[in-house]
Amino acid sequence: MFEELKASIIAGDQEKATGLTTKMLNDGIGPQKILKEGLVPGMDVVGEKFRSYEMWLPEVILSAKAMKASTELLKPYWDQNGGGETLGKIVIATVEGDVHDIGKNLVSMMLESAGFEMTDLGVNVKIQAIIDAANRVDADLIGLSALLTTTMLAMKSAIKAIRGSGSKAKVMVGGSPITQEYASEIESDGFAPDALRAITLAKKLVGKS
Ligand code: B1M
Repeated sequence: MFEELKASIIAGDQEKATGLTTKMLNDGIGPQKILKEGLVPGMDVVGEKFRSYEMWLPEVILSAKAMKASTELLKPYWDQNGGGETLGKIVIATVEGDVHDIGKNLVSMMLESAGFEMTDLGVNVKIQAIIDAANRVDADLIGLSALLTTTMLAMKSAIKAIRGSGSKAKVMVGGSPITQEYASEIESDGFAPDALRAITLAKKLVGKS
């Protein structure tokens, strides 16, 4: 069934992808397994095919829609917090110039399930809007996501602006082109390569690990 799910993401078949995801969840398969063995491998193939011109933008958009609709179905199954106390407030966004949000949404969804209060500003967000939101909600942490090698460069100036604004919020970064090396170079407070490790990192950064 995982192969079928992967194939449905590659084919951009939203109906099939959500149908299979629902069936797997009903069969008691955990959301992490569905993500790791079906949805993400499917999206990886989409990325490879996109790079080698075997897939074009309209097809990638269909795959992305199938992926988004399927990951939404996982949301109620992530509950790791058990309704406990709020671990802290996080403002999260995809940086200016970048419209990729599947990974950021996953991270946001999982942080929320882990017990953080999330303010998700969406995609293509100007740094001033991030700073304003962080001040408004009195955020403990700001999460920046970037998927493009061009937009990841904006993270450096974003971090500088956040620090310059006097905000107390720490900054964590992530997204496929980001490395630990880059995260350290731009003086972020931390980097997580995936949504699960984003939870561990966020807890550490707010002193709740
Ligand atoms: Co785009 N795209 N795309 N794309 N796209 C990539 C990123 C690319 C690598 C594809 C490729 O060439 N193989 C390439 C970037 C190349 C580069 O910069 N070097 C690319 C390009 C070029 C583009 C356009 C420029 C194409 C064009 O227009 N010619 C354009 C850019 C638009 C823009 O942003 N201005 C574009 C557009 C699109 C779509 C709109 C069609 C669609 C996005 C739909 C959407 O997000 N709503 C899309 C997609 C789907 C992809 C690929 C195929 C898949 C991305 C994805 O969703 N992955 C992608 C190729 C790839 O990455 N394999 C590609 C699944 C997701 C679960 O993983 O996002 O990595 P990811 O998130 C992970 C981790 O990175 C991490 O945790 C997540 C979950 O584990 N993480 C964080 C993410 N954010 C985090 C934040 C954290 C912590 C961890 O803390 C805050």
